[in-house]
Amino acid sequence: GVRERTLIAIKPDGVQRRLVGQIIQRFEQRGFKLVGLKMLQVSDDLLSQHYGQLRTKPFYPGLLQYMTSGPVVAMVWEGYKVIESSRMMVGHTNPAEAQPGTVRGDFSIHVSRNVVHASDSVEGAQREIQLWFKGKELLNWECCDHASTFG
Ligand code: DAT
Ligand code: MG
Repeated sequence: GVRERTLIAIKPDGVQRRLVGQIIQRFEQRGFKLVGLKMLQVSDDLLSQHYGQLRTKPFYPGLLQYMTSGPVVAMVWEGYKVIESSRMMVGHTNPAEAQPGTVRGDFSIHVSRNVVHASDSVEGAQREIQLWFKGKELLNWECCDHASTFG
């Protein structure tokens, strides 16, 4: 629906490479609404819940090390089909297979440093948003050109 929400997180390599502005710009430009934003040092506890389904993978220890190597910028974006659209905007998990024009296809080369996270389903997005954000950290707002905001 139009009120769909997804978790987008700029991973430590994205922050360190000064890509935060460019990544946010893509979501703003597309027309999605920013309803939550924070910078945080992610805890092992949060990560093990976030990536719980991957804990038996050989790359899991490296993934935890990477994701805790510096601050992450976590965001919740809202809009029509935002989950599916943002997966397309982010591109293939493996940057080597990501299309040019996608975040991963434009800014990264290797799966172990793929710049950004995006929720992959309605259930996943709900679970991840609850894990990363408190209810009070998500704000409802209307655009200044919305009739109900005219004084
Ligand atoms: P995505 O982030 O596209 O949703 P995923 O959920 O399958 O992909 O995996 C989560 C993250 O784990 C991914 O962004 C990077 C890392 N990862 C996945 N497969 C990997 C691999 N084969 N080698 C190293 N890291 C990998
Ligand atoms: Mg995933």
